[in-house]
Amino acid sequence: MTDPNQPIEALLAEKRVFPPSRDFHEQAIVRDVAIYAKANKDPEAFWAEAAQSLDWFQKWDKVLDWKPPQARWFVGGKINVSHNCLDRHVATWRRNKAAIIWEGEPGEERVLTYADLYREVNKFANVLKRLGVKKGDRVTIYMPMVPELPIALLACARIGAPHSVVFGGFSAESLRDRINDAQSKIVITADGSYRRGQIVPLKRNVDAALQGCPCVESVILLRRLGETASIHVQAGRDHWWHRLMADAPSYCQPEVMDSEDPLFVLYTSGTTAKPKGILHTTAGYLLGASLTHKWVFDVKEEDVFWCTADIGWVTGHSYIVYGPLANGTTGLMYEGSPDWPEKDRWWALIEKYRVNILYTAPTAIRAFMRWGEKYPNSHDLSSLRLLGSVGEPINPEAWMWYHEAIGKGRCPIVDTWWQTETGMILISPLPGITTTKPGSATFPLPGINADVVDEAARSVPLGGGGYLVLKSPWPAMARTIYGDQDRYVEVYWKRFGKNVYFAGDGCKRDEEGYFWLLGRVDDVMNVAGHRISTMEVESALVDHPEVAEAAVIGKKDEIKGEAIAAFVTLKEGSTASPDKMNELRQHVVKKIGPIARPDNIYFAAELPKTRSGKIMRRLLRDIAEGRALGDTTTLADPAVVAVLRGQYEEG
Ligand code: 7RM
Repeated sequence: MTDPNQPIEALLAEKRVFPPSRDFHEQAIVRDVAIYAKANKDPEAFWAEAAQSLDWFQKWDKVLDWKPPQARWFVGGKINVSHNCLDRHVATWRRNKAAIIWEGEPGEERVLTYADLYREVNKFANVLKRLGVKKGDRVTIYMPMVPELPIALLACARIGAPHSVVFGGFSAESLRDRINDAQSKIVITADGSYRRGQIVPLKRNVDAALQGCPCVESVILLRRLGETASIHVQAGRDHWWHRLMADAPSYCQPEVMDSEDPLFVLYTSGTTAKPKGILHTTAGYLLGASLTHKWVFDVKEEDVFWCTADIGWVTGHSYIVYGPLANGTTGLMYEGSPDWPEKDRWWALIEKYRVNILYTAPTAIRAFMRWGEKYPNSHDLSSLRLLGSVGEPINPEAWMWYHEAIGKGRCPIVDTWWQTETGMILISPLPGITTTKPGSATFPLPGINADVVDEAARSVPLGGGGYLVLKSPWPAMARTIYGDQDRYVEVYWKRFGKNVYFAGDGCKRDEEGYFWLLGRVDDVMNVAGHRISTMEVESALVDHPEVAEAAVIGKKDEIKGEAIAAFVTLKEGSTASPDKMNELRQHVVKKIGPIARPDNIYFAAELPKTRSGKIMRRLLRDIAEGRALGDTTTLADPAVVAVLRGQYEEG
């Protein structure tokens, strides 16, 4: 969480500029700056023209139906996402082009051509149908990063069953809540997966989750680990993927979907303890993902594109699966971790597969930076021609390191701002025309109407900071929170009016109009690019029988951006100890998952509160980050802070 009014003169003083090279400009897909003016002049005509790139069963009657805050795009259009990602490619020479190049953490290699992917998706779509999945039914997917994961997504899209992917780093309990919220009848999982040489017990988590999911009828179980995995298979409920596929028919007619039919739900953290099921629909989402993939990454027919995200996050949905496959791109997919077996794994992969475009997160870049240049320098990275960043603000030092150590000064960097809710990149350079500045996501893309406003919703002049908002709809925008339209309106479309989307991020613009994202202005932390709500972690902590009260903050961290720090008061009769601390951390892992494990837990006799009883997180942050304390005049009992601080410095 960042105060949008904090001084960021240091950032805005960034004087280094990187115009596109002549060579890059001349070969770029988008070369003409007039595209911004054209999109501004008539956004609907702009999006309608762009939508010609998709293959429609039936064209739309109306480009946009905008009844704030509800948008419907390409009204009356009929389309299928899986048809667009597969059928139209297999009908051309791309049939035998690599769609997915996959490498497992232990080193296995697989290449799936578009024809291979088409065959597997058709068969798996038939498998789903045979298990009773119908158009509109939700399917929860909890899988490792293996080709069967995109196959499962595309099969769902083919039959019109919205998928809900749950990241493998979430616990059984988190999985259970998401299954129940979506009311899925089917869960797709694997016997396990690999992470840093360790086994991730996906099936065991599913079994635990399903103790509390009466809606689930069947589980499809992929064999990833094989003999080594000791798993339980429940007769009647659990079905092996390979058995079901063995006799599945090889063609499944794609369902004719309405533009506005749901494509998927993806849960993301908000300011309360309950995650929000962000709902995306069909045509607008596919257009947004595919168009931005092509323009922002300047992807050409012969490129190998590598997005290092997990498909459990929106970045993987839009830029591993839907965008690249709609564009007929060859994508690299890697199952494991960057430092396994050695810290050069990514650079080895880039060399081996001649990756041209790399899209990753600042937290990874900062980790590589710390490990040193010897790892990238031991590989041939000359295939790279463009680098992307996403997930959190990229600090100028990391940007410069990425540019020099990885891009060897030759590759433009696209720092792309967007969210689960936006579905597609909204603020980013266009690498053939935008002059970049290290640390700035530069400008809203053509057709995107972003602004920076103050508390009163007034646009802040250039040079000033405030809240990032979007003042016009865009095709890939979320349509609702699954099952909770009121919350959708409340969270995104109230604060600055029902015409204005509130992103939850602070932002400044410099005198030249460059956007500098400052991080969240709400109680959402960004830990290594993962969105985690402070409330979620707090409620996991107070769920422990010995915890009376908990306050959680994101504390600045050199690698992860933010690290989770928790201040906890224990109930009478319980005593603080290092063991207790580990027990509480483990409790959070059990409740939410390893990604939410607090880095630090501080036991306190009391938490600092205002006279009205609000926990003063700002003070806790000051304490955790070792800063001089800010204003404490509203504090009910200043002694509390002194005591806390004393303890903190000791511990
Ligand atoms: C794509 C994704 C969204 C939040 C968002 C921001 C932060 C993402 C950038 C960024 C600065 C960026 N979806 N964020 N990209 N901040 N510069 N280029 O990350 O839903 O998981 O997170 O991430 O705070 O609101 S997300």
